[in-house]
Amino acid sequence: TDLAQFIAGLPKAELHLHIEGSLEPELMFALAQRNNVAIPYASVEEVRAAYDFSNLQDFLDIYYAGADVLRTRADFHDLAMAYFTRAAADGVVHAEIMFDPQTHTDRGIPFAEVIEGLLSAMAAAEAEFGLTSQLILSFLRHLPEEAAFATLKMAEPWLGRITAVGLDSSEVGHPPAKFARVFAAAREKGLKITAHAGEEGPPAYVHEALDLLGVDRIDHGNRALEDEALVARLAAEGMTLTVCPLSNLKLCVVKDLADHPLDRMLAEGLKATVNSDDPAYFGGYVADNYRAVAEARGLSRDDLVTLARNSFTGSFLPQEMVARHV
Ligand code: ES4
Ligand code: ZN
Repeated sequence: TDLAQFIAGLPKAELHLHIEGSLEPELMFALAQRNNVAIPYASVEEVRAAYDFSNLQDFLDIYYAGADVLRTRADFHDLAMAYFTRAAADGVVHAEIMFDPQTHTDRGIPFAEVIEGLLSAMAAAEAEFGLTSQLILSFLRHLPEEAAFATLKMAEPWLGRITAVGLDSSEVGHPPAKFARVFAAAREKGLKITAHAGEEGPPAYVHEALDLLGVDRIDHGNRALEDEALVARLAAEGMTLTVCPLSNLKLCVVKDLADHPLDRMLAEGLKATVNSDDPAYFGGYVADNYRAVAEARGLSRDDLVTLARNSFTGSFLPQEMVARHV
C-alpha cells in the first residue's frame, strides 16, 4: 500500500531494540540444534502460540528461556545479522541495540563471546547495508545493584565500543533509585544513559530516572502521561521517549492500538519515537510498528516524518552524524 511504501522509504533510526528479543522461532530451533540444547517446544508454531502475554513478567519468563539457545560468538553474530538484515529492509539506517549481558554471563557464557559476536555483526551490517549501529549495555533491574557493578567491570575492556548503559527487565518493585550508584559510575566512564521507565511502573519511576540516574533518554515512558507536571518537564527538556506500540499492545500496556497515546505524546510536545522493542515476540519490526500505529491512530505523513526525524535527533549519534540524517 501507499502508506507501507511511504514508511519503508522513510530513513529511520531504531533506538529501542533488545537484540535477544529479535530471536525468531526459526533461528531458535536452528541454534538449539547447532548447540544441542533442548527447548520446551516441538515446533515453530508451538513457540509462536506461546507468545500470548498478559503482562511484562509473562513475556520476560519466555524471553529468558528462549535466550538459552544463544551460546557462542557465532550465535550472537547470526542473531544480530538476522536483525540488521530485517531492519535494513524496513528502511532502518541506524540502530542502537540493547543487550543484556547478565542473561548470558549468569549461564556461564563469557562476556567476550556475547559482545564480540555482536560487534562482528555490527561491522558486517555497516559493510553490507550501510546500516550504522551502537551498543547499549542493559542492566537487569530484578538483580541487585552489585551484579550491575560486576557487569560494568566485565565490560571494561570494551567500553570504547559501548555507547550507553540501560536498565530493563521487571520494572515494578525495582525503581531507578536502586541503581543510582552504578549509573553514576557509568556516567563517569563517559557512557550515555537510558532506562526503561513508565512502561508498567508509575510516573514516580520516570522522575527517578531523570533525577537519580540522569538519563539522556527514557525507554517507553507511557505512564508519564498520568503526571501533567512531568509531561511539561519532559517536553521542556526535549527528552526523547522510545515508544513501542506493538510491545505496548502485546504486553497489555494498552488494551487496543486504537487507544495508543503516541499522537497525544506528540500533541503534548513530547519527543516520541517509534521502535520495535522485542520484534520476534511482539509481532513486528520497526516499519510494522509505524504502520500499525499510523493506521490505528490515523497519523498524518507529517506525523510520520516527525517521528522519523525524532529518531535521529534522539539518537546517541554525534551531532555531525545527526545532521546528515535530518
Ligand atoms: C523488555 Cl519490553 C521490556 N521491558 C523491560 N525489559 C525488557 N527486556 C526486554 N524487553
Ligand atoms: Zn524494552
